Amino acid sequence: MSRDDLEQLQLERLQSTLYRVGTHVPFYRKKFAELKVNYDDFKSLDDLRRLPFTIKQDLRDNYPYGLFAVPQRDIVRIHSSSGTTGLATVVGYSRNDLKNWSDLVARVLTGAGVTQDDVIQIAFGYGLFTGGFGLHYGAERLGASVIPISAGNTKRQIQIMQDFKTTALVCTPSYALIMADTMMEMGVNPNGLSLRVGLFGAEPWSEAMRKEINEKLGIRATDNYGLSEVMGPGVAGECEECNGLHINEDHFLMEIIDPETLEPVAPGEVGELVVTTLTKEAFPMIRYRTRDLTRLITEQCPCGRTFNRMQRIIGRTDDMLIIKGVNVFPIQIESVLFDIEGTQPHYQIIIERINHNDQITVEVEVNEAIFFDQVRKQRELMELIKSRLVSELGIGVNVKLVEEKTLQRSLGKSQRVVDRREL
Ligand code: DLL
Repeated sequence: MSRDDLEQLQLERLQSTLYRVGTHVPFYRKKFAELKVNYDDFKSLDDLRRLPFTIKQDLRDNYPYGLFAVPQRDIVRIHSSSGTTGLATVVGYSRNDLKNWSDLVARVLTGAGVTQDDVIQIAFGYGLFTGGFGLHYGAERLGASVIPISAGNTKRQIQIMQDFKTTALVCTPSYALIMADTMMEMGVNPNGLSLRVGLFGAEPWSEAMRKEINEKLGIRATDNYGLSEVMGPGVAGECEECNGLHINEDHFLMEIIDPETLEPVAPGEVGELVVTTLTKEAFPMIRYRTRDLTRLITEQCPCGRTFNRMQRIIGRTDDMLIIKGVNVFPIQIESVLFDIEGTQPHYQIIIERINHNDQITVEVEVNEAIFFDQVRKQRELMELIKSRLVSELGIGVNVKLVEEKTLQRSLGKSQRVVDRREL
């Protein structure tokens, strides 16, 4: 599609999306009225800048269904972000949304070189997380043979991979490396498998990690990006050039802004990605601030696709941590610690990647009495903190009790999180 045709299509789709939310979603109706936005006179895509941003807090404030733009009877699927209790956001899909979602994920798969001849093992979690079902329906849409194995039970994954002759692997990049290590332990030679391509996403990773995956598994690892607030996977994905992710621009309008000034950055500069959905019926999003940092690549890709690309995500503007694909906020950890007697309001969160496995350790200061008390009491406290954290976060956490005043203090903003993962 030529750029002109694409922009015309985007404008038409934007106009109908604005009409949809302006008519059916009180949150947007109110915002548009406050800002005196009259979407009937939208004449060009530049008018987008007159619209308000939407942030995650808006989704939380409207929990669970406040931002839905269709009646409940038209909702056929509900997903939720991997954030846990209290912080979850809920998204809905109409039948048409699910059809588009499948088409777009199929497009991402095709871009990565997957065809109907592939046997595709989907090792993302199936459930409220959009990864499993999103990739599943896209792969079926494409006509590949889908193995809906879900995440976990790594030895079995490898057994199935051998027996079912899996050619394409779908999971988080860190899980791909765990699989590679498990193969070594099991004495399975990856070169003896049928595996040839990997589609990895849902968490940050680097070129160095891609290289390692490629070498260890003997495949071509590709990156794909998405977020539940605007759909899930299927927003953007790499082609076989593996040099930036093609954005599905006929369904999503992307802006890159300076997170401080909220103004667009200069073309090609790094900034926060802001997404407006163009075809979503049930859960349209206007100028959603993703907090993800990237830059736009507008040069033509050698693969021939005309959609712009985005560079792989290079960080986040906020403090959300993604550990083993699960979203964790430091404030969740803080709230657990503050509830437990004997701990001090000083803690540090250390994240490391040991053998490709994300490990989170919470170092927490405890008062003198406990620190110098019997080992048994210390152990009890440690176990209590651990179990509370597990139930709050949904992932395992190491806990280390340290003596009062041993953690570094800061006069300005405190540095609670030390991320030692080398991505
Ligand atoms: O992670 C959707 C997804 C599933 C994408 C499977 C790709 C594959 P959420 O759980 O809502 O949705 O998390 C979205 O994850 O804002 C990014 O910070 C991060 N993320 C997703 N894909 C990538 C990627 C899914 N390829 C959040 N690289 C996003 C870096 C990614 N970060």
